[in-house]
Amino acid sequence: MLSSQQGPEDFKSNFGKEKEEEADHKKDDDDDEREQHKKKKTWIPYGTAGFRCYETAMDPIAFRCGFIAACVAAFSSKSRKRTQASGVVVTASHNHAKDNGVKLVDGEGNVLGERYERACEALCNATTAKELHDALDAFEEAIVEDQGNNVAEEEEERMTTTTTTSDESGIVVAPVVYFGRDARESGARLVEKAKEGAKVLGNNRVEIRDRGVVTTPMLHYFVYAHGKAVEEFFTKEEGKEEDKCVRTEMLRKKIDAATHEAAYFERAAVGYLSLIEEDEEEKSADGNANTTLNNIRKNVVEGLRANATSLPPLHIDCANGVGFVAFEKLLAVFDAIREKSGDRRSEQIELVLKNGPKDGPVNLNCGSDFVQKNQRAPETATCSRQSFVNQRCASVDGDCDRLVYFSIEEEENSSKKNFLLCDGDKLSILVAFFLIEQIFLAGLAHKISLGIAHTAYSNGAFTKFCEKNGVETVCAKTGVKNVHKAAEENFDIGVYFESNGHGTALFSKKTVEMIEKELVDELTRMSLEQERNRRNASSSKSLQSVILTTKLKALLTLKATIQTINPAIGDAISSVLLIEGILRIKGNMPFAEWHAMYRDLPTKQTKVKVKDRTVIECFDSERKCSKPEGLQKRIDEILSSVSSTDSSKRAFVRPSGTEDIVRVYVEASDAETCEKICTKVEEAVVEFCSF
Ligand code: 16G
Ligand code: MG
Repeated sequence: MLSSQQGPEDFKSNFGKEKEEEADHKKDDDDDEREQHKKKKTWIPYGTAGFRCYETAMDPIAFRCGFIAACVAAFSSKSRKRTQASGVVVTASHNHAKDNGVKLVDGEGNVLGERYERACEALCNATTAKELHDALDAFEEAIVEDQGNNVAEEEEERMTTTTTTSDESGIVVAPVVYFGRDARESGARLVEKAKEGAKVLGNNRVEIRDRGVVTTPMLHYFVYAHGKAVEEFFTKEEGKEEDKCVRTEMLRKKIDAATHEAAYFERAAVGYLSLIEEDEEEKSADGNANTTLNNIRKNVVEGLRANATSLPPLHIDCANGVGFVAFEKLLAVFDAIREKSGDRRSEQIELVLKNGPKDGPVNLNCGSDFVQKNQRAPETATCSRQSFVNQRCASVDGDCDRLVYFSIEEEENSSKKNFLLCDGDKLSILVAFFLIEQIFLAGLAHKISLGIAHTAYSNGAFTKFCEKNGVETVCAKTGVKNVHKAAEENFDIGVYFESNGHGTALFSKKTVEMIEKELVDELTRMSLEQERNRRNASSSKSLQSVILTTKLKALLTLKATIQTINPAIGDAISSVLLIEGILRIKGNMPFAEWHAMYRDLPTKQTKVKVKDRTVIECFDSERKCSKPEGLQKRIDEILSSVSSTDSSKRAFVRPSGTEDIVRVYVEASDAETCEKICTKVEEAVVEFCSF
């Protein structure tokens, strides 16, 4: 492992050295080095979502990740007019409080691409000058690939000469690295280390913006919003007549406003209020379109939106983490909107926040991972399990990018309690079915493809339900980056939630533009229609106007949905707002009704500790394993020997990307069969992985 004393000078002295080895040999060498480190247990892998380990070992990793992020901000953008920003989030998400980690954010606000992973891993684990040098080479290759091969040569020159956002008019704004951390104690120290790493690039080459304690999706949003602000500034040629100093200042201010915490919360809150909009006056920044809209709204035929008056409050278990702080800020924004404009719609979101950072160690007996895996309500020092009984509840994880809903119902005249979970699968179903309905009502069903991306952990009953209802699904490997990609590549609107609650709905650029255009067209058509009706002195609305109105409402709902969702990444805060909005639009749909849409098959998930979990290699979106040899055959034998009549049974194993364990997943039509299969599969894992 690296020494935490290693500082900027180590990088400076090695950065830019001549290549010593041929590329062909390098991969083998890398693999050998990796093996050596692994044997000595000094290798910290780039896991499912970045680096994670015991917090005391994280300092050098954080330092090097800061350097990586600075390079990504300064060099990776295809166009210097665009997204010269990146992000570092110090978090270990749902892990133990004593762990910490780093998640890296690329210039678009997405998870840093897979092409960087091996290079980052090598860079963060390098212990000798040669290892470091080779890792830097690999890293440079990833950056060049990112820039696009066609511009690689031209950019090579730029890489050594300039690191600024600029255009022909000479506007110069330094690239920015945004830093944030969850509520773990070790976070502040590790962010400082990461900042030191970013400074290696040289004074003032990269601007450092520390956003303090924030959720992971918030940090992703800041980077995304930075890029959008820059892009918009240059596309619209803002302040074109001004001189370059004034324009530079304008750009700076624009970036500041877009990447401020308030902008994040306001976007989500206003999105939610528009989503549950009934026929109050529309308050939006879209100028003429919305003025016309306000007039038209008064004549809108009601019926699609239910009387969304009240749903019981939502009790949110915040995993003793940063989610608590963020939800508090969101509620303050709703209060401020209400006070400022008297808008009472925000009373329609009632959140009871539980388990904040002061209530105990992050994730200890609480949080979405605990709730989902144990199928149990949280139990913490300040918040008893009983306090969740007979309530509508939700749970987020330590960095607030996962969300599950649950409820514990006490049976009448009995102390028996039923635990009901709406995990990521059920979030997907609710969101996808809602969007399908809106697309249909908007008359866009034939133009927009919508489907669900999920992982092997999705319940068999979920996939059957989708199939039965004609909703297309694709299965991807575990990890946000994989499911996100599958959703993006396969559908115009790709809904994805991993069963553990990570997810969102992705709208392609083309789809967003189509919805916006249809909205404008519809408004124009409606004004003409209104005008014609007035001229004909028609007091009753024609069938045609009813259809138009239905379409308009659906388009508005789609637009509000897009605004509520964090466009960068799955976000538990925006997911809560979206789900709460949908449930209200659906006539205050009770939790039990949502839960009963289909019945999950019983499942069992366990962890097995082995000497080296990486001996397991998987394929078929991790539903099968190819190594160690014989393990898959054994799993198949176990499945066919236990309960031969159960056609729904299924089991798979995969090495965890966040913990040093192997995960076992089993599902079957009854809990007893699950147990039996699980025990045997665990034994097989131990047997096959103990060499
Ligand atoms: C991380 C991933 C999540 C994945 C989980 C699997 C991100 C932001 N998070 O939390 O998507 O489901 O790891 O953990 O990518 P595992 O590899 O330990 O099963
Ligand atoms: Mg998380």
